[in-house]
Amino acid sequence: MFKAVKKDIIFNANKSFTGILDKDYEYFCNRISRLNINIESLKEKISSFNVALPSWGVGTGGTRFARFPGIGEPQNIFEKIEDCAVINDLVGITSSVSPHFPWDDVDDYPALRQFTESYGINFDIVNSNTFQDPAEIKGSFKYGSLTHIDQSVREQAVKMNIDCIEKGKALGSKGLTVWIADGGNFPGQQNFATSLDRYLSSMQLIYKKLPEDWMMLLEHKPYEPAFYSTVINDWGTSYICAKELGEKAMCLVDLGHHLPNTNIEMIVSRLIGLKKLGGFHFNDSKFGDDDLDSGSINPFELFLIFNELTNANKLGKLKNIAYMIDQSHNVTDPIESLILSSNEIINAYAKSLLVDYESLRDAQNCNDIIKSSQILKEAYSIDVNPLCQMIRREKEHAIDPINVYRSLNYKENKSKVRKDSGGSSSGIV
Ligand code: LRH
Ligand code: MN
Repeated sequence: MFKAVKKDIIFNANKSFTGILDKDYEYFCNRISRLNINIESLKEKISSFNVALPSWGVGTGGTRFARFPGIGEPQNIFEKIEDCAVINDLVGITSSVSPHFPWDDVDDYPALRQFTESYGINFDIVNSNTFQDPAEIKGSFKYGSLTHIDQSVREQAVKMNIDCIEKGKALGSKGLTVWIADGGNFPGQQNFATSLDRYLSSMQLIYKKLPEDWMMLLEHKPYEPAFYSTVINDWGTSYICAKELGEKAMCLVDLGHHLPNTNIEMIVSRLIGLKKLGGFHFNDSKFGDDDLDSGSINPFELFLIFNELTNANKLGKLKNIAYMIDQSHNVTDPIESLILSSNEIINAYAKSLLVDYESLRDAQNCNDIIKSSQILKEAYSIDVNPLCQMIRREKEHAIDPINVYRSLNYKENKSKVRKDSGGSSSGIV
């Protein structure tokens, strides 16, 4: 760690914030002393939290209309890891990266692993991609991949997922996320039943190749790129399939993969109760799968999701959850967006640790609706920034990561050594 951003740069930058932080932190400690919360155990929980960065999220994202790459864009997985290391050296809670294949394909995976670990970063859950045609495909994924009517196309999609597992094993990963775009744009285009059967038989072939200690994450999404029907469209379908496949199959909740006004925190509670919650793709959205910065539109919802997680954790109902970010940064420097997003996520978690769950349960058990709402809002209203900043300082990370990042002129410097990615194009990456 601190290979991408030197410790002394951070230490010197922190000096100018120390006085302010000490005051803010003292006020914070006084504020929560009334909630009989042990500050050391609070800091311990927050210090052990980690959220993985998406390798595809450090490059500028785009839409079907356009993509406006910035200067010093990372052009390959090695440069993407460098950028992820900058973020982790500054914030300290993003020490893992979730890769995407074939976007991050290399010739030498052990070398990539070594390079990555030299930055104090490790590889998290790997993602397969059968929503684009790889160069060597016979046929096409145009009409589907794991659910395609043509067995040879399904077999190629199954093989690509099994190859992902092999690449992940070489990188030290412990899981595979499978999101497929399979679906239809017209009524009558697909047979809903047979396409789901084909999905399950294809996934069973992939499931068989999972190492003992791996998990397989099923990612549901209601629409896009298919705009009439999507095979794995909602949490219920994902749950049924995960149950059908076996105990290593779990459900991944991408916050953007829900129709407007869906109560996502209740879906999280359901999947926890059903022992099938495996992970998250954090982001935020106003309309569709906008992949906006976490906590940028609806931070209260992010808090309510962590409220379900922390409550379940206190009841011993939560098993190892893969926390990951999945965002597309179309108009900001991806590094700055990921710094702020990781901050929003750790803040939401920290606020959930301030909820008085005993009193909440008592209020719920006597229908004291105002009291239960107040208990949540009280925790949500507490400014936890001083706590998270103090933890960063104590772990030698940046009190104000954006400020330090901007002092580095990082992208300007990288634009001198990285190949220019050329003008605007279109597409998500
Ligand atoms: C699909 C999705 C999926 C990734 C892709 C980049 O919308 O959320 O998780 O594979 O984005
Ligand atoms: Mn996703």
